Amino acid sequence: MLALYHNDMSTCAQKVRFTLAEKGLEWDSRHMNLRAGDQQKPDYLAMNPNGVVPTLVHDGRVTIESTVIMEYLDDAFPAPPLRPADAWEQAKMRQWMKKLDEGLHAMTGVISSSIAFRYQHFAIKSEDEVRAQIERIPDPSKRARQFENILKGLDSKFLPGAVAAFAKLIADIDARLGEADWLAGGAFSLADIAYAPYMVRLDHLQMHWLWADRPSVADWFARLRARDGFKAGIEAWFNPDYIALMAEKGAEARPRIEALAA
Ligand SMILES: N[C@@H](CCC(=O)N[C@@H](CS)C(=O)NCC(=O)O)C(=O)O
Repeated sequence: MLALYHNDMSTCAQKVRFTLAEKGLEWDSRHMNLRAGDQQKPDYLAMNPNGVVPTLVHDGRVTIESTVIMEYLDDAFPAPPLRPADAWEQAKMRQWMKKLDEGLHAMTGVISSSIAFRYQHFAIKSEDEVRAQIERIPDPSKRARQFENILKGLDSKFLPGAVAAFAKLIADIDARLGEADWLAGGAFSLADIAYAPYMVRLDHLQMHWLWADRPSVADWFARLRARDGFKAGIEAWFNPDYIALMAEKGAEARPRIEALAA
């Protein structure tokens, strides 16, 4: 039996649900309210000491880290394969996924929290309660970023670097799509699944202007969105409250964000 501890709008959970859907796997949902701090409760921390989603439990065995979970699912349930057979293309796939784990995922937290998600915290908590929840984040670097992003919003010192990182990412994807149909090569792979949630987040935060003049990126994103796995793993879980907040705050922030990308 497969159970996934996740959150509807979490990018890392979206990657894993997209993978589960592409494999046609049945799984039990354990939905976590991240704003209420479910991820910081002792029972959950015993499974995932990082205090983040997702966590996969397969026949009683726990796996954490979204990229590791995706590869685990591809090993445990080989059909259809989501990794290229060619070793070099598989290396390419891993390089793309590594980029997310080594920085871009953290930068997504910066843009999401500083532009929009900070308002969700203050809607249900006092400033002292917000500070206390941030204080309990196990990873010190993430804790430091969240103090800036949630308390200072668009004045977060991490925002300019994050916007620059996404401008570069979109240029890098565009260059790759000039060489191959998908990120790893000729076939759709875990790398494309991994990036889909980040494209969705940029879109929801009204940062789609990043690829307005890049038709190859727009076409790749459209091909991702057209997949049944995307619809079941990402779109079916869309939370309209999050999307409305990101649309409103993203539109307000857009001039500042565009100026940072210039
Ligand atoms: N490296 C982890 C990152 C997971 C992560 O950052 N999850 C976020 C949601 S996308 C989370 O649970 N945030 C809650 C919090 O930080 O308190 C993975 O890939 O699984």
